[in-house]
Amino acid sequence: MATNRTFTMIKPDAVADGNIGGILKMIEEAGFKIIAMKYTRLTNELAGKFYEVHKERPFYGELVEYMSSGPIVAAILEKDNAVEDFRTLIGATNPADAAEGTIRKIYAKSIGENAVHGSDSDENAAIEGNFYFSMSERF
Ligand code: DAT
Ligand code: MG
Repeated sequence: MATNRTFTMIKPDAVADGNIGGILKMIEEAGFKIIAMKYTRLTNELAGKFYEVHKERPFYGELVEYMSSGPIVAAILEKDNAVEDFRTLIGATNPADAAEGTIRKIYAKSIGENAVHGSDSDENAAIEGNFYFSMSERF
């Protein structure tokens, strides 16, 4: 399994607020190469499946509702140490705890509407990339 790739989504709040360009600029300037990218919208069912690992958590319903509320941008990114470096670039889940200069510090509204997703392991990066992209959609 490739250890130099991660998966991201620009979430509905950030898309609605016109922050796709700003966020992609931060991602590219941090040295990530875009391997695959898609502007799409999750159905409630697909959002539920994507976040299935969280289904016992109290915020699951709210999360699924939110993630299917509008279009998103999904992408596979490549860089040495991609998963860890991307988590550093996006910052803490709650923007109130996110470090200065991180994507969530700059763009997230709240712990729920937090602008971007970033995979938390190489294994999940592969699973999440496969959720959205076929082999012919990766470059
Ligand atoms: P992360 O996205 O930083 O990996 P996570 O995997 O723990 O965070 O949770 C997935 C998403 O669920 C997160 O990006 C936003 C939402 N979420 C997490 N904790 C929450 C909470 N306490 N209240 C509302 N939404 C929450
Ligand atoms: Mg997570």
